[in-house]
Amino acid sequence: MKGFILYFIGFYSTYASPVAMLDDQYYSGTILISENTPGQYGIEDLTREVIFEAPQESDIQLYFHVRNGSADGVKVYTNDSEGIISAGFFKEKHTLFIVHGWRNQYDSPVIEVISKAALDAQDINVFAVDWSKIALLEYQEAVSAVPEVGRLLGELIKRLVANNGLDLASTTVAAHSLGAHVAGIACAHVGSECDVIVGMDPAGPLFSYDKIDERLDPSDAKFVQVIHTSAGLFGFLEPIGHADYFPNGGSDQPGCESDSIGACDHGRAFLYYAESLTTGDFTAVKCGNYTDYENGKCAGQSKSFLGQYQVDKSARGIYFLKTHSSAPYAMGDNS
Ligand SMILES: *[C@@H]1O[C@H](CO)[C@@H](O)[C@H](O)[C@H]1NC(C)=O
Ligand SMILES: *[C@@H]1O[C@H](CO)[C@@H](O)[C@H](O)[C@H]1NC(C)=O
Ligand SMILES: CC(=O)N[C@H]1CO[C@H](CO)[C@@H](O)[C@@H]1O
Repeated sequence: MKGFILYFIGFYSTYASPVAMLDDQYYSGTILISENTPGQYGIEDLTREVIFEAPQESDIQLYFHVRNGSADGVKVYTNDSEGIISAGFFKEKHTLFIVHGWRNQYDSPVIEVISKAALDAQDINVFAVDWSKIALLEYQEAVSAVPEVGRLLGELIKRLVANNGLDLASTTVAAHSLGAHVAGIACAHVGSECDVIVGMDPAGPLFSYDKIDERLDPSDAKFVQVIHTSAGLFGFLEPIGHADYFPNGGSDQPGCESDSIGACDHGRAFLYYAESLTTGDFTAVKCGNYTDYENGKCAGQSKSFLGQYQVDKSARGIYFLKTHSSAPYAMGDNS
């Protein structure tokens, strides 16, 4: 399995940091610390001028995945509908798009883990969306390109609808980190006709709660589920879906204690989602806040389930649950 082991390492700002982090010196200003290779840290100043070339359609590649196929799928082109059919696409089946996040690509763990889990459990079409040409840029450039990447992905999806009969009413888009905002914009571009978007720890840094056209929001699809695992650090702090799930409170995940700066927490979102597609029963309880949840004040409130291929579309609002510190993560209904 190739790909970057760590994507985000840290985002430090003078506000919005719920967890104690490194030295205070990193709080002065808005910088982002990342690790490209283990032990090699880079610091990015998020206030500098952004320079990037406008993304092109060719910067976005689709890889089609089938059961028992290669872990990385087969590259397909939306101008070649026959090729898509020979790769195994059936318009009668449900379709899952998987969109990776910053510094990831077609063979990153988020793609391989979710495609395998989804195809183990469901007889569906799976398209992995590789936008690494942009996602491998510096964070600030990648964020600036997100609206255009989303629009271009929307164009590719429109072509799949026109040429291959893709049915948006039976289409789910599962997207991690920065990819969650790409997914929101892509589905908005196709008339918000996607059935479901699952935002797995949508990226927080440089995104504004108020600018819904530039981020994932409930108007992007028929139903938007959001899983928060590093809320306030790499992940978006506020609820931004129809239903928002905050495992273990949403910021610090058990088993990630030795990772003081957050990449582990951020990655848990897709591991929980993948597990929920197969065996994982992540029963959650509706509650106003995590303190109340932990104190048992929400026992008896309505229950829902994080993830699952058929997401719980009846859910609305904020849900809490606990998980184990290592796989299998799900605790079932322990409320
Ligand atoms: C489809 O587009 C690709 C580039 O994106 C090009 O190389 C290929 O020739 C095109 N195929 C057809 C059938 O037009
Ligand atoms: C949680 O919600 C309760 C109301 O149900 C409120 O009294 C309490 O202050 C809240 N706690 C936090 C930490 O926000
Ligand atoms: C031959 C083979 O590997 N078959 C597997 C194909 O995938 C399904 C679902 O993941 C498995 O149940 C089969 O064993």
